[in-house]
Amino acid sequence: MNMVLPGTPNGAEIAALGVEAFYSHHPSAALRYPAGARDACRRDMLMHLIYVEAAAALDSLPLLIDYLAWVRALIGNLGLPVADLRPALDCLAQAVEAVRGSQGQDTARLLRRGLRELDRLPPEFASLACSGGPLTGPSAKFLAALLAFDYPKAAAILFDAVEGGADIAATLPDIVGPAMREVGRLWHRGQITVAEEHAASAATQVIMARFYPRIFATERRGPVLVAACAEGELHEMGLRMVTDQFQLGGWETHFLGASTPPKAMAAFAARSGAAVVAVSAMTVASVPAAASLIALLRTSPGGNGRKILAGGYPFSVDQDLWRRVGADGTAADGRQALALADDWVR
Ligand code: B12
Repeated sequence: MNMVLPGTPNGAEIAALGVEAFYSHHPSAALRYPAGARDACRRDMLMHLIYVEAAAALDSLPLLIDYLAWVRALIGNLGLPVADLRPALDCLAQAVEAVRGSQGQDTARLLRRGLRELDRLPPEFASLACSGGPLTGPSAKFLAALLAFDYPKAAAILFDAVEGGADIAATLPDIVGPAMREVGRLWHRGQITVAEEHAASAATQVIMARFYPRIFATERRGPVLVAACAEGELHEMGLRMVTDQFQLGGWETHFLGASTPPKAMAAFAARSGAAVVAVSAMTVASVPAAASLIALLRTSPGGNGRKILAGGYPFSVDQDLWRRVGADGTAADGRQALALADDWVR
């Protein structure tokens, strides 16, 4: 299994070949798309390639299927012809084989296996990324305030919840987490724009930062956690919440944030004497980078005695993924992660 993805070389060439094959095998499609659509098709084809090759490098049918379901729903929500997805991806499989030769066969094989499952998937794929139950309580109010651009009100909802007796360790993930997932679902369904999604997540991070004087006032009892997102991964809020749980649990924490360069991360972990390193990936596209980072952490100074936690959405889709990326464990959220890490250092 090719665990580390070498950055989709020849990606543009494969995407262009796939699009040409799609247009020549399906001439009726050309009539459905406007004249300038080929560039957009090439961009979409490249995105498919990145996700499909990542799933193949990780040997993960569940992650491929999750992506196919997500992208099929996205296409439908954008009002584009969903029926074109299968032939387009068939053409991508051929293009990968044509350009990569024998190296492309694993990718093409996994993609064809995923496509065989596509029709069997429920139209509303029950995935954390695509759907969720209706929001209630403070989470619903927090989201409503964000979407009304009433940021002082959104902040007040979080602060009131904490003043009402709930502890910060429970309040932030329980209110903010569902609200952010719903923001993602609304974007995916085309009900809010990408700019509104950015505004909601940017405001949330600023509001969460107002809790830090309290979070960092916790008495420390020693072990060090270093937390970073894999290279290329921009979703940092989930890992931030995991890190906060450790800080509130008495750990000394260092949060390095989005897309951390692996060598700098490994050097930082060694210098700070980290007992545990937490690595986050939120999309399948950045899981191979998480695997590379973990491999580097194992061989860098201090690597022998240190435990590595991997987490984020793909690790909940493919339960065994944490082993295959070389981690010592995973957890669904900060509370579970802290319990596991406390056991490790006990
Ligand atoms: C905010 C957001 C962004 C922001 C991130 C800002 C930031 N500073 O973090 C920005 C605008 C950058 C962004 C960009 C993109 N996003 Co976005 N984003 C989101 C959104 C709405 C919320 C993420 C979030 O904070 N969730 C709340 C936290 C609490 O949950 P969480 O991240 O899952 O973390 C929890 C667990 O996973 C776990 N955990 C997380 N990390 C770790 C690590 C360890 C070690 C452990 C143990 C546990 C753990 O614990 C956390 C706390 O409970 C999600 C929707 C969603 N479902 O979450 C989409 C979402 C993740 N994004 C998505 C997409 C597609 C993108 C883009 C590709 C869009 C684009 N076309 O550009 C880019 C990719 C950027 C990149 N290279 O990474 C999709 C992913 C779909 C998929 N199947 O992969 C989602 C699901 C939206 C959707 N419904 O379609 N996004």
